[in-house]
Amino acid sequence: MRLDVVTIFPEFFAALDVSLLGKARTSGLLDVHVHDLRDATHDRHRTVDDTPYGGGAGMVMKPEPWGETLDALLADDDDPLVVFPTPAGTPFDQAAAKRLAGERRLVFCCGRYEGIDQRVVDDTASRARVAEISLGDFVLNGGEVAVLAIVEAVGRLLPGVIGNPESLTEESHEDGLLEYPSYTKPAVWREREVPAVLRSGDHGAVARWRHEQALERTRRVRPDLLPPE
Ligand code: 6GU
Repeated sequence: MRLDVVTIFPEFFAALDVSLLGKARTSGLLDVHVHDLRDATHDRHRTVDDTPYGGGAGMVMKPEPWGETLDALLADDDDPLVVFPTPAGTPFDQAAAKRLAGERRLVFCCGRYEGIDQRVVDDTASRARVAEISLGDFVLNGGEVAVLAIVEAVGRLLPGVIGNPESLTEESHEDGLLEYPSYTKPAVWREREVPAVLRSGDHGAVARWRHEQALERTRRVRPDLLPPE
């Protein structure tokens, strides 16, 4: 999969050099290109923002550097999905991560300040597939950290990125429930015992216990994930 990221803070994406995604890049499963939006400015101060029409607090990202950058990135005609991370987007979840993992190329556009001039999104949508995506009901200072989260969620779903693909089917949200609690050695730690059923060797009993725990945890912390009774 090819990823392009447009940002005024390319340094954020050093995080993609490490761990599983770093390995996926070295092995050629992930091809990441980070672009500095300021390279498409032509004034001495490399200006990317301006005051909002209609007034109000904060600054808005100017359309011209975005237009020039996206013209160059979309010239290839390989039908990428262009993603604008924004708290005003559609909610990101595991199903969305799976859809993105099926794409050949993603282009991420990181806004800062009060966002990007809306005409950039509209102009891009006139010649490419566009998704405005939110991580949830809270506000980040910019799209960079959101893109890191999305890329990690998507990257780990790509075939070959995770050594043991079974770990993908056992985790939270895979069966619509939160994950059951996990334990490792020692069997007793600070007088707390690992549940006996997990040491019983009875695989059926272990599976039933884990399902019960997953249900109980989901009822307690995320009842919205369960079907209405
Ligand atoms: Cl995707 N971007 C920003 N700036 N803030 C957010 C977000 C995204 N998702 C939640 N808050």
